[in-house]
Amino acid sequence: MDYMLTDTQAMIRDLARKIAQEKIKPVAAHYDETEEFAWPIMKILAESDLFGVYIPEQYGGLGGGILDMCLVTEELSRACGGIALGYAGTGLGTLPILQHGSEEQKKKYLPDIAKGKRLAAFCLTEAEAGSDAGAIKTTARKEGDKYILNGTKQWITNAGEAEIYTVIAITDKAKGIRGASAFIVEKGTKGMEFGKKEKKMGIRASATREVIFTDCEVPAANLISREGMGFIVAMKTLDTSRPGVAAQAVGIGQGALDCALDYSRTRVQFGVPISSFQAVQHMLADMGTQIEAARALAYSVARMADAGVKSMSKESAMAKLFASDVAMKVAVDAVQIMGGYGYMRDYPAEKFMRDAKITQIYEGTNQIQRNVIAANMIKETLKK
Ligand code: COS
Repeated sequence: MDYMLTDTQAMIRDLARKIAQEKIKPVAAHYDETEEFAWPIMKILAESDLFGVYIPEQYGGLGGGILDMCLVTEELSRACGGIALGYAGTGLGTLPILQHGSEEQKKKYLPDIAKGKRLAAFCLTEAEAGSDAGAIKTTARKEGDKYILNGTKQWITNAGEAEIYTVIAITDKAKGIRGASAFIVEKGTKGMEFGKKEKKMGIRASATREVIFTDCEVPAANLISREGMGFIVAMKTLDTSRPGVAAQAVGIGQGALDCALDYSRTRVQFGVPISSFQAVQHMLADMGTQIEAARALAYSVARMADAGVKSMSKESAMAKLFASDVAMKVAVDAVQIMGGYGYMRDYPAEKFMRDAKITQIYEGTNQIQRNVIAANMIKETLKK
């Protein structure tokens, strides 16, 4: 499918594809096994300027947008969903600053992120606030020119590796979600610690840890937007980041399909390659069609974001929901086509299947996406 990418976008996609296929693919199994964070790959992405594709030029980036970020995320995920998350998680952590930060905050933080010198992370989820993001308990108490943060954020992607954390905390409990605020917290700030690295089913090359704040003093200048805007900052961030999860899912699905296609052409049974059997061909055809539909939806929503469409919660949730369900189905089918070999760790298909699962869970479970979609559909009907 021709997505009418600009020359720059096509160049970014091709560069990300080259790095993914030449540098990430050969080491994906290693990082999956060891669960190490792939710093050598982050360095390559940084040197290639890929961290800055969605950051405006005046802050050291290439001046593209969410679609550019999606193109990179997709290509990296096609080789390894876990390593790709070091990149995509940085995007998620950066969006609050990019979209709601002050000029000073943008000047201070974005250039290093654009150059890949510092990774970022987004801290919203807590042990008892997953789907119910409004139930967060982490507090930020103002004292003079500082906020004092207390609480524990859970399952934070890039935790420990990232240098810049965007954190949602409650500044006024009486106001409920309208009493939440967003902050930038730098790694190394006194009172900020990391929990143990979680052991996960998939995306094992990515670092997932708690971020623990104990009387952590954050300069008042690090408040993003205004007090009380934290929940909106978080929701707007998710509206813009969910096409990125969709892109990650498309990449994982495509990676799984790549494996199944290659295998089916070379695996001989009953004297012929299994790709000559209609049962296999129909599975491949469905997989390819579903991935293309998911890609088309993800890119369209990314383009909406880049065009500045204000209200895109529904479309963003649709892209994330559809693409992640496709990734899961395609990855399961890839394993099925490869039979016993698909189930073995010697081939990457089972890893794509493990990696795909998280895309149905994080940045809002697919049940939550359906809630968001339905709520918006009903709201639209009421407006008519
Ligand atoms: N943009 C702007 N405002 C939004 C919004 C959005 N995308 N989504 C919700 N809001 C506003 C609502 O308009 C509402 O404001 P009012 O009270 O002024 O009407 C307020 O936020 C609360 O919205 P809602 O009533 O829908 O909230 P719920 O408590 O039902 O929570 C959320 C629903 C949005 C939290 C849930 O659907 C969700 O997305 N959960 C998943 C969270 C998530 O993705 N976690 C992963 C964390 S990061 S990896």
